[in-house]
Amino acid sequence: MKKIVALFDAKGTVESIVPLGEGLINDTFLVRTLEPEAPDYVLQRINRHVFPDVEMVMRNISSVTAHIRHKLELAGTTDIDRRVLTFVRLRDDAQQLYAEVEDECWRMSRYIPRSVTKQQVDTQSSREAGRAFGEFQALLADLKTPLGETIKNFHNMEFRLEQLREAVKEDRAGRLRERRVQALLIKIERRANDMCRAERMGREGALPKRVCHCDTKVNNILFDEGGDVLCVIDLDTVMPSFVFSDYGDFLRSAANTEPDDSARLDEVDFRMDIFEAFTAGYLESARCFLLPQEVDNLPYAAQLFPYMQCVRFLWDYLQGDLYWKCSRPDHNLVRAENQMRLLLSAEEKEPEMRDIIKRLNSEL
Ligand code: GN1
Ligand code: MG
Repeated sequence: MKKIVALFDAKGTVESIVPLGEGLINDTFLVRTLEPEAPDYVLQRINRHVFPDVEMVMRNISSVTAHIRHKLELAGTTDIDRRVLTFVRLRDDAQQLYAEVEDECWRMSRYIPRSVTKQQVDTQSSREAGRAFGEFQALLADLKTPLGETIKNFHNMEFRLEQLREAVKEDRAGRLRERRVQALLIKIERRANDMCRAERMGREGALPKRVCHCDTKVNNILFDEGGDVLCVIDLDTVMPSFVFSDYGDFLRSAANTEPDDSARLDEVDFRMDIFEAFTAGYLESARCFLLPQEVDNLPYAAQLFPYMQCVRFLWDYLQGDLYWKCSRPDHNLVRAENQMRLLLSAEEKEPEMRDIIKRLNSEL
């Protein structure tokens, strides 16, 4: 791995290289340097099965980080190197941000010193997260360079439903006739038309695609030791999408009282304290660019993502567990049932969501 590090135009002498974090998609390492004045680095092997077009991923990341850096400079922000990621170029090709070695792609960024990640949310960190992801979208709202779709149709509900229906037709794993599968399919199809509202609005020109993060989990934010947000990380899925992606997907994981693969379905509930905190933070930083129809549809977004994830998990169950790692035969089915429960709970709470958004808007 030292040989790989040597391909990058980094400072200092490598002291150690150790695994970092708990990401499931890319492999990540911390590269420590000997000299106190040289930064430490984060080295990552990019998963080419999930991200086939590494060139596009790195081009997107380069545009996004350059744009954010420029905005922070204009705003006179101090400590910019801790507020946005810096990727290291190759030693013998200053245009290149990744190295290809034996069919594997590697990239390296500066390690942000004195930063911490959180795996769990509370209302305080949800509010911070809302503000951070809203600000991320706000900073990128005027990005002129068009970004590529690093995972095609990633959050396209119509596409995800087509995928599921294809898997139903093929029934490759012979699981279609199971009673639990049938029960979910009925609930899914009953909501299918309504849940494709975003794509319809998009076609009618009533909903713009914006630069979104598309993986808005709390562990994709770096905090400083005092709990303030430093910067948003894990930029592989940054791509054009409806704002619902960042808003809805955060709530999908954070507002669930249970983990998304918990089989304790009766314990699954959509937490309104997390909803309120995250929404307050998000509106604070995103209202400067959000259109009324985007705000109106935030309760829809809070339902769309449990629904979409239910569809995706059931699709994988029907095709025989090819996408998500499973540790028991019905793992994906349990996940799909869990997400359906979360959706039912979110549906019940829609009137309350509307009241909260109205109140937050009038307070801003
Ligand atoms: C995948 O691996 P992880 O947990 O970061 C998936 C997300 C899903 C999530 C569901 C590239 O993310 O879209 O919401 O699983 N990422 C990709 O657990 O498919
Ligand atoms: Mg991550």
